[in-house]
Amino acid sequence: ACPPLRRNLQLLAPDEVELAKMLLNEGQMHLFEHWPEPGVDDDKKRGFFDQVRRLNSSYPGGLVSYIQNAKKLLADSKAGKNPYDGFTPSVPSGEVLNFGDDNYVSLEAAGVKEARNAVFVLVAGGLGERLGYKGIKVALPRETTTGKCFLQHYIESILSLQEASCEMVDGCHTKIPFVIMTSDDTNALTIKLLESNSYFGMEPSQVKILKQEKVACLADNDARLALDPNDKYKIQTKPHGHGDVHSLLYSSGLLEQWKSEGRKWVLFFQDTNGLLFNAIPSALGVSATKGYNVNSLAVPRKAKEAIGGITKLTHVDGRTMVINVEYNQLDPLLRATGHPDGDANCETGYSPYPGNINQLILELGPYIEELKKTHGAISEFVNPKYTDSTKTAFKSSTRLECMMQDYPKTLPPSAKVGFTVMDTWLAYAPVKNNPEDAAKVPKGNPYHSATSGEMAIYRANSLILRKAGAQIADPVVDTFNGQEVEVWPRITWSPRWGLTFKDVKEKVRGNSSISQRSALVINGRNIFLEGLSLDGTLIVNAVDEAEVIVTGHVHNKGWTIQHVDYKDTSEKEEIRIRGFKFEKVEQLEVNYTEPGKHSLSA
Ligand code: UGB
Repeated sequence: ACPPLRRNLQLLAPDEVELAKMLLNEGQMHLFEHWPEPGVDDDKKRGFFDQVRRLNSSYPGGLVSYIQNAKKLLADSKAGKNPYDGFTPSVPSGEVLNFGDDNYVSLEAAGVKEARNAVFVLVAGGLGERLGYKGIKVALPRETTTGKCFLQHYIESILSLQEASCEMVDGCHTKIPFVIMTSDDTNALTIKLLESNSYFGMEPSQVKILKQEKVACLADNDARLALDPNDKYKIQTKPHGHGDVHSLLYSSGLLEQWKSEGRKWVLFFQDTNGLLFNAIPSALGVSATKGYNVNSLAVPRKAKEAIGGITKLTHVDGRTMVINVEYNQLDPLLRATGHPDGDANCETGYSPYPGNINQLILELGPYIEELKKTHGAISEFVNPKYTDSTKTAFKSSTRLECMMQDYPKTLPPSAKVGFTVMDTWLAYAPVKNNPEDAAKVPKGNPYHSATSGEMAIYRANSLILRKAGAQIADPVVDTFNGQEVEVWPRITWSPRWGLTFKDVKEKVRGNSSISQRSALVINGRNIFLEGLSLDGTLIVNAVDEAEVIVTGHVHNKGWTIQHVDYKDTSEKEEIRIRGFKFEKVEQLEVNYTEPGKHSLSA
């Protein structure tokens, strides 16, 4: 059927001949039409099939399924078919937690106990195009007072959970597995970051890296695969989205291994939310006490905010599901179903649909059963940009995409799908937008920038300490990179100091106070604030076996905040994108390296 290919058949291994037949059957003859006689570019022709083999094996059902799914989705898109046809949205009900109340504290305790049966999965294959940072996002500092990067914070948080959980159960020595999904864009830098920092204290065998492959680009409505404009022996590829995590976990064999080890929960999370681990213990507590097969974490959502809305969808045939409706689809769905204002705030000042922060807790047993059926394939979508309203040609090639939060779409109605709403200040502060775009965010909506992400850490820690009884000064308002933010005292602590609210409360005793211009770094497990009055910068480091009482008045010139313009290339990119840096004028730093009781009485 394809003479140029037939003439080259002798170059191909038997499995490659099968792949070639499959491509021809699926209407992909154009991939070979330019192939010259054998003897010319033979290595490149073999390389082409290496790529086809990879694309075929990394997609559930292989390239045949990919092309057939693409044809169907492209036809639906051309016909203007609404993926939510027949569904009516309504506001779902879920668990709403109030930070610090009795219910919250007992859920945290339940969650910490359960953590020994958990595994964590970080999806970190995204390039972060909206942020425009040239490195990998997990290497960015979560905050610049300590300079610890997101990945270090995540690992230290998991290790603290592991330790605290095992302390609650006799004879527990578990090591909580940690999976990182990378892509070709992030894989090498992620491994380098881990290796050059001794895995931030985690045992290397606890960490598993799963690399997602890109998927083939589609050139037209017939799902003809696009050739790379720079190399006609290569199929052009683009990322498939975070939904790949399910098929990768399925094919890795890890799920069965975890099951045999008695593990129960798989927690998925995204690359740059520095507050996330504040929410993990209580959310896991909700999953465990409610018996949720699926639990999505959510926060109150401002209308039009670029986070999906958790929505109850009821079909005309009676089916219902509670699912994330992505931010670009919620508004048209609401308008099409009798809500002329679309995605709008209600009287609370927020959208009635809770915002999905893409932190999912899945119960392992039912998850495995579901994946046995689907092999991890997730409902996909396509988003072609057409040249005109006839929708016959694309401006540039497109591809199928999928999202990890669409996992519940294939679940039977009997599945227990719930969600847990927490305060935004406590649980959600991602770093996604570059300074210019962040400055354009409508007033009152969150910036989701490096500036707001760091300031949110200080705000959360200040509010937690306040709730624990300390007097924390009010913030001042300042503007960095065109974004107006609250600047609270720069308070940070290592996860092992304040894993849960109960931990923090036990360590804040007496009447402690911290002024607005202060910075406080608590680095150690048994450090107690007992009548501390801080006006300046204090850094306390202590080994585990040391018990340190911090008391008295600490006053020094401290660290001042300097404005930095994001265009100022004399500053490092990590600093420029947040719009400020600290000038470390004066500080008190104390290190306790010996076991026993100590007192820092300033
Ligand atoms: N990611 C991958 O690992 N692989 C990929 O191919 C793509 C991404 P974005 P997005 O919580 O704020 C999501 O780009 O997709 C990783 C939810 O869909 O930051 O626009 C990537 O590394 C949305 O409902 O976000 O929006 C990152 O860790 C809402 O919840 C993660 O996937 C929103 O996040 C997310 O990628 C949010």
